[in-house]
Amino acid sequence: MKDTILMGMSGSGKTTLIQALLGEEMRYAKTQTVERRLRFIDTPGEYLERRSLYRALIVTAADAELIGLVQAVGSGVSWLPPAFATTFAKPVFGIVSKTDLAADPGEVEHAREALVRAGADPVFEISAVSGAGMATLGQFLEVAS
Ligand SMILES: Nc1nc2c(ncn2[C@@H]2O[C@H](COP(=O)(O)OP(=O)(O)OP(=O)(O)O)[C@@H](O)[C@H]2O)c(=O)[nH]1
Ligand SMILES: [Mg+2]
Repeated sequence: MKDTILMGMSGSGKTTLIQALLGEEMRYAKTQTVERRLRFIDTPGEYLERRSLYRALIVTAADAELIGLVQAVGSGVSWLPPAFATTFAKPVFGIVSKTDLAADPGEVEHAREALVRAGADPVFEISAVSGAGMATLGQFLEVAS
């Protein structure tokens, strides 16, 4: 697999998703700083949310070959400006996370549309809890399991 950085708001499910893809026990631990786990670069949501850390996030993305934007269903999409993907001169894909929490398909669609507008392609829909979509994402990333 390629070196892959995940970005998204705090609580969007980045760390849980990495644990699930790597076949680790899913254990909640808030990400405090940029953490490398094998080929994954896990980032704290605060890096997006705080102006002073935003630049560090963009710089960290230079270490990755592939960028994943993570958007949970039912939460705000304002961190995903249109064409955000053009900030990075590398492939950007999207993940709609926590699809098990969607009250209706419209919530998944809303998250997907924000990712598409941000320039993410392709966009996956997953739930680390139910396992839905995880095999497809794992194949795309070529995660050894
Ligand atoms: N229902 C549901 N909950 C999930 C899913 N994935 C993660 N969660 C829960 O969401 C919470 C936050 O998950 P994390 O993986 O820590 O989120 P994060 O994006 O790494 O957050 P930061 O480290 O703060 O940036 C945890 O309580 C997880 O158990 C999912 O697919 N479905
Ligand atoms: Mg985390």
